[in-house]
Amino acid sequence: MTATTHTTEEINVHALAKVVDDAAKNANAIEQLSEQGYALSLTQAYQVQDQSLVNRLARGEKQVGIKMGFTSRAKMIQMGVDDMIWGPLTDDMFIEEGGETSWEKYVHPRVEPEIAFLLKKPLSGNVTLAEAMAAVEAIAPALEIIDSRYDNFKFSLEDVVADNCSSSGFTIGAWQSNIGDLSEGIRNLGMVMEFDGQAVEIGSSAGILGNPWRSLAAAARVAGEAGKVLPAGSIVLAGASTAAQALKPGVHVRLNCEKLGVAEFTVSKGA
Ligand code: OOG
Ligand code: MG
Repeated sequence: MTATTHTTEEINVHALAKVVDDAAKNANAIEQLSEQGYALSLTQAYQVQDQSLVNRLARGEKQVGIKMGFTSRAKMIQMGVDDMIWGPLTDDMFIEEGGETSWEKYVHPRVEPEIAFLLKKPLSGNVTLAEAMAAVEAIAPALEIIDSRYDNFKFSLEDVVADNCSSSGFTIGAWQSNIGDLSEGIRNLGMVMEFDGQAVEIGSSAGILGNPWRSLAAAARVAGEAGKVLPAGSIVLAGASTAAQALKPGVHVRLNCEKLGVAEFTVSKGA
């Protein structure tokens, strides 16, 4: 159903933020904004994302970091887009490592293997890889749950940005602050994601922009471009190193990351 076409001049950021935020809150799939006739520019898509974060913060959520998306070829190919994206992570999205997440919270969730950075210094703007590294307190293996609020998990780049980049949940394994030579130490780590003990995705941290540190530098850059700072204490998810896999009720998901260790959670059995 393509209704009226809304030009970029007519976009109501507040109204669209409520649409995507309600869909997320109620675990309800909606039609892509672009299919509903909203021709959002990328700038407007980030405004919708920002406004829906404002709504969530007003409900008591706290921002704890940001996620980078489409930092690997595997993900760009899986989803048919070719630009890096980013969005906020809040405390509400956090799943205790080894814990359980409720199947009912999601529309059609998928999971993907990632690497997380914990900042000890603020980062913003153009930084060298060495400067990005100097701002990091610790690194951990991580799993991100993505759950597009759009029908059939289909979207344009603007649609997915407006929808908080599909981000829905994340879990983080034990933080490692002593992983030897930080600069080389995480460049090319084997990453195996398992469902109930069976490998479902096998990749390498090198899949993340050829070197996950580049994703952290990119996070600083995009934050700076948006006039924001990633404060000390922030978590930065570097993006998936492999394609995502559809979750199912009751499944136990585990990421084994060379040198960094394990991150895992279980999905509840559902109704
Ligand atoms: C968008 C989110 C992409 C990643 O790690 O590349 C992302 C999606 O695939 O729905 O989180
Ligand atoms: Mg991701």
